[in-house]
Amino acid sequence: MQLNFAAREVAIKLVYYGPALSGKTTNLKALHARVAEESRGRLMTLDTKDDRTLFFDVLPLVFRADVDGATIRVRVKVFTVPGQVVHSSTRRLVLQGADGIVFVADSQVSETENNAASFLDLRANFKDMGRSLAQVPLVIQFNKRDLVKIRRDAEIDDLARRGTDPVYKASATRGEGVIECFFGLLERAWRSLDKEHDLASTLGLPSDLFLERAAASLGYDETARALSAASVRCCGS
Ligand SMILES: Nc1nc2c(ncn2[C@@H]2O[C@H](COP(=O)(O)OP(=O)(O)OP(=O)(O)O)[C@@H](O)[C@H]2O)c(=O)[nH]1
Ligand SMILES: [Mg+2]
Repeated sequence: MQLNFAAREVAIKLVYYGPALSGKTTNLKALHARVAEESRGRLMTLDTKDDRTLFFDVLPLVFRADVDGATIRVRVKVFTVPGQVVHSSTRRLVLQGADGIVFVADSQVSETENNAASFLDLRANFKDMGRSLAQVPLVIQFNKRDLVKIRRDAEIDDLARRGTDPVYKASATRGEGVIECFFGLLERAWRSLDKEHDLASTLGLPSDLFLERAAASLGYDETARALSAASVRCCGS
């Protein structure tokens, strides 16, 4: 996170991590398509011709809130890592300074091992950087729920109940669950940074106000509270 008191600006970095082809780039495209125009910058993707991310993708977003006649800006840079095993050093580079992670798992039964390997890789990368994954805001997405040979709902609900991190079901190609998952991470990351840096007083931006503004900019029809409650665990399934 970077704080600029004079400009009343804060910049945060969120990263989509996960195995090759789980749908990280597709999440970013769906997010870009939904966010209000005045809140989004240009989506930069770096693909080879067969759609595999070679370096990384990045989508710059900005959320604004007016407090006491001054505009406070929250800049959020959303990155994806390249999932293919060979791009290990790029993944480590992208993870530097991350304020939060969405782990995008592929729901297909055939991908279960690849998901697990990628999660271990994530944890090892943080350890190498001297950080513990347990201390980083994290949400988990099970993507590709529209396919047939996927892990059952009950299995994912059970994983969600047993774990401590929020779990989301999504179909990024259909744009389903993408906003909910992103907002889930944004909220976790913000609350964690607020706790550490007391942003409500240092920046003058109360969490609830920021989250309300962000929800509105994400093109979501309901309130921030409804968005917050959209994970598997919170739905009580
Ligand atoms: N059916 C289905 N296909 C999806 C979904 N999300 C992504 N895909 C497809 O999966 C393939 C890989 O998607 P990407 O978003 O490029 O995957 P990635 O995680 O960025 O892959 P790497 O960059 O190699 O790590 C593409 O053909 C997508 O169209 C989904 O929800 N459902
Ligand atoms: Mg990609």
